[in-house]
Amino acid sequence: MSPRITTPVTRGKNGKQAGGHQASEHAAEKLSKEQVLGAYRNALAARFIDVKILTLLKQGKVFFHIGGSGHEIAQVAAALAMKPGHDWAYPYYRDLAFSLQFGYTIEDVMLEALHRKEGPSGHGFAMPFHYGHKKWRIVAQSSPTGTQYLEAVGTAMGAVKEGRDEVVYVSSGEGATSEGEFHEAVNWAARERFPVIFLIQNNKFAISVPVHAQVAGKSVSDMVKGYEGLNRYRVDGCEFREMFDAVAEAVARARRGEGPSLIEADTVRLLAHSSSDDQRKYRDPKELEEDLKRDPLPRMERFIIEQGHVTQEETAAIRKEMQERINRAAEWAEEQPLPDPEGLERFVYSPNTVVPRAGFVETVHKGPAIVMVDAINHALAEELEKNPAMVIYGQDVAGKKGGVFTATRGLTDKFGEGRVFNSPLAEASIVGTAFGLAVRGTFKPVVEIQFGDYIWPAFMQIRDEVAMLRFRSDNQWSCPMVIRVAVGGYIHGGLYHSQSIDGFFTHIPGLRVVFPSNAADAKGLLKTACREEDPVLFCEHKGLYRQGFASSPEPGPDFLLPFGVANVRKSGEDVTIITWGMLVQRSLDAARRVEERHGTSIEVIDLRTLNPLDREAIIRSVRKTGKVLIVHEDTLTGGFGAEIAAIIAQEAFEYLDGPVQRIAAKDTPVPYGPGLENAMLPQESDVAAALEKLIRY
Ligand SMILES: Cc1ncc(C[n+]2csc(CCOP(=O)(O)OP(=O)(O)O)c2C)c(N)n1
Ligand SMILES: [Mg+2]
Repeated sequence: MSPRITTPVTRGKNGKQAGGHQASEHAAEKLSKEQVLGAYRNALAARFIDVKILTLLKQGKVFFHIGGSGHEIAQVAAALAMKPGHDWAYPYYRDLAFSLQFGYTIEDVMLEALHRKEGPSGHGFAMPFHYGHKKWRIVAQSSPTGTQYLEAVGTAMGAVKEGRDEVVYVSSGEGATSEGEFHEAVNWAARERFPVIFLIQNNKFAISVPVHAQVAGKSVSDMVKGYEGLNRYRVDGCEFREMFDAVAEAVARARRGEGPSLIEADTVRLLAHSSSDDQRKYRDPKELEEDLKRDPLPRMERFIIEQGHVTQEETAAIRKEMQERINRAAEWAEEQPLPDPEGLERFVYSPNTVVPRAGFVETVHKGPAIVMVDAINHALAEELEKNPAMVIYGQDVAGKKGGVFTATRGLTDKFGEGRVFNSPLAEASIVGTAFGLAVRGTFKPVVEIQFGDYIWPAFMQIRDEVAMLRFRSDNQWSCPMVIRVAVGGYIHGGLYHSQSIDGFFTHIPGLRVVFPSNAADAKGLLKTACREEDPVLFCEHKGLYRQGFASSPEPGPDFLLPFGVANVRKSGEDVTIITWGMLVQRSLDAARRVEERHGTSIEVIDLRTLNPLDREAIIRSVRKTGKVLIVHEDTLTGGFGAEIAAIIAQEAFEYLDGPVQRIAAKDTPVPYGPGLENAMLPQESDVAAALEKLIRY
């Protein structure tokens, strides 16, 4: 088996270089006795923990297990070649031995398996075997196969930007390399020579699907050979010496700035995929026997005996000692406190509000009017100036183009390519790397998604990663960022340049959703978004970017508009309209028209932020008027208006003098032809008609 594929140097099984020269010494053989025995102990511990947890599971004390039996040696070798606490790690669920070698204690593992409050990754919130340890820079992990790769690339990007020699480890099985994000990550890391170690642990199965049904080519390392700049290794992951040599070399190269490496380690999966699986149903018993023959633990044992570190008898004593430690740790962990359910909602969002609502007074800005897109541009420039940690990236945002809507025009010239740069055309990459940058705590990524219609490749990153990180790590990790996104219709953009997305994103706990209707609010809210500690989806309506009615005098550089403060754009007594975004102006126009016709008085509230929602402003107004019309651009069913209607029904029912009404887009995509688009999207006349109906009620 040839450890390294990129260079002409290949090693044969006997350690000879191709060409008959004597191989250089194995790095593994230069390790101290203490290091090798430490790795052996951790590998043993991982194996015994698998057995122990399966027993606890049968006893009903643990609900989930996913083991690493057969992967231990590849993992301890990888961790041993790195610097825990200096380097970063994104281990996957099978990485028990890696995590032990990187800093986890046996007690830590037991606390997590038994969902105890002191479990390091998530204090009982995260699933067990989803590793995370702040002290050791193990970023709290999630379950989607493959989201970790781009995050690792982002963390490595941060290391390079800061000029640090940190290396980032990310691992997965071979099956997960079929995920698109794997290829996005390898591409970006290779292109920019980022210091990432992709350890692919090939155990030949993804649950029941064999490797030949996953990859084009003979192996994962074969599949990725077109990525220029990627060093590739294929090693026997059951063989400590070979494995350590490869990782040590890859880590050294990464530290020297020679780019990422993909190490494909051939391992064996000695247990079923997880405690919910039975591999005897789909694997041939003969094949399982063959895998057992490759068990890496006896091989490691031979290695340490050969090296003269221990005798056979001493290994028996070590095994006994580890087994006892594990039993003791399990008993101890069972005695430890469970998390308090009272704390459930504590850390969905940051406990700190940087720009407080208290004391905020609505400001009337003075001076010449600017259009919304320029206000956004100025907000970004001011925040870049103020905060050296802030970086902006996305498709086409850099250079002379400055974004397809010019929101970032001139910013690269002013702040340099290191701070305002183009990303590949890959939305998951944009958000995934932003996660990895943000977790470092030294960057504030403000990224752009060109069109709301194309945010979906990033949806997994936003929903399962960005929005959940604080919660799943119980406030130990967070990834504050701003995701600016151009949304909405009324510009004849057709089916794929016009959709509203607020209905989807307001359903995500952990994500702030902001939707300004005019230039002044956009500037004040965007500056706040850049400073708050939560991830923010910042919706910019394309139809408002240069719209006259959305222009306003520009707020000064110190103006920050707090989240969760709705604006009563027009006060009234008889009916309340609750709206946001593009529909604010149409609602104001309709209100005035109806007032003139009927002599009534209509209140119009612009929510400005959907999460947090200014519930008080809604309830206060409904109590006064007794009638309410909710107006939004997103489609009706499941739109955010339904949520507002439900809140009113629950909290202000006794004040209502009529049914809560909603005007929204028809439940279809936004069509291209102007007549069709007008019929689909809510118009001023629709709002006026609904108001008249409510008045008559
Ligand atoms: C995005 C996503 N799809 C599906 C799953 C369910 N799932 C969990 S592990 C797994 C197989 C992974 O196989 P592989 O990458 O080879 O790693 P292994 O478990 O074999 O170590 C699947 C399908 C998931 N967690 N995430
Ligand atoms: Mg696998």
